[in-house]
Amino acid sequence: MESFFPQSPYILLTNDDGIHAPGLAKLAQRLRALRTVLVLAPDQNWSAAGHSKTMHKPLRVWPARLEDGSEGLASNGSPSDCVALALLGLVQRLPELVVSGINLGANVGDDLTYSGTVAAAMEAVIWGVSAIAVSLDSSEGRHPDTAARFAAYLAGRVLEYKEDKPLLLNVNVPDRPAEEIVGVQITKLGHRLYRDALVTRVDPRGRAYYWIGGEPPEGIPEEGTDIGALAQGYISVTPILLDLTDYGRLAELKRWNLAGPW
Ligand SMILES: [Mn+2]
Repeated sequence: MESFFPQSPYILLTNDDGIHAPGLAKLAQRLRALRTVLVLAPDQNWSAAGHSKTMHKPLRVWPARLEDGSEGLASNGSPSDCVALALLGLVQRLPELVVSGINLGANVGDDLTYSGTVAAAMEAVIWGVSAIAVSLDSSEGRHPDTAARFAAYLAGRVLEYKEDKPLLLNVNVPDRPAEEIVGVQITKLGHRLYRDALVTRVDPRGRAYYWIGGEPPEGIPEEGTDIGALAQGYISVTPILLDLTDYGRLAELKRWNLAGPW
């Protein structure tokens, strides 16, 4: 696959559930009402792969079909690799916007450090392009079109919003018909309560192996947070920064006087 040059402004769409995920096709359908949509998505499921960069094997890109038969590109790279590939020159023109999703399962609170969906959006912001990560608060995906509709509406609003500093919005949508959505809340990240458990078994050759299992995570449904919004039936929109600095502890750490002698 050589590089190519889209003739018109476009939206780059990716996900972490893989190119065959139904949510990807649904979102592509809705986004096409706004712009040309270029889909470049992983060929397999990268859920919980975080912000990864493939450095020790070649990346490949090939034409592939989405779940609805529409055309896209698949890659053996991670979600963030897909965005990097497009933005670093596979496509000879920057997208106006990067959209990642629709992920099957909420990405809220502490999930953002695991999420391949959000990592793809973070990669876009690193290269100066605004991005939206979209997740459905469900493992079943009964109403992906609710999330697709809202995401396309929000994408239109972001396209109108002209500012030099790129914007990253993390969106979570209840899995229910659009008429049953209570509203839209602008939120901060909440806190997850993970219920992971290590499962230890023995393979046929007598060696131990491990699996991170357990129950799905819960969350603290605090008012004003993404988890709180979903718990009340609202769509949650959280503006995200990549700056992980603990500003509250800067002054304290300076008082530790680490200059030594050490
Ligand atoms: Mn996923």
